[in-house]
Amino acid sequence: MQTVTIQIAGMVCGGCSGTVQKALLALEGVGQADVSHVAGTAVVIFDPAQIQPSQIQATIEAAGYAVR
Ligand SMILES: [Cu+2]
Repeated sequence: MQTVTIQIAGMVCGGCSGTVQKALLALEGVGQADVSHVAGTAVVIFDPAQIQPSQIQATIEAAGYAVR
């Protein structure tokens, strides 16, 4: 498993971070996702054999937030 920290713009409350976290955890290959709207980050633990960081970023964007 690898860890990636992604900077996210546009999250303003716990609902936002919850939405992003739920979307990330639904991905095959994502083991853990700690999303903070205060820090504006998502720390994602993933299996590089199953998913790439670019797909994780695309999922965040599809949820309505911008990756910085
Ligand atoms: Cu919000």
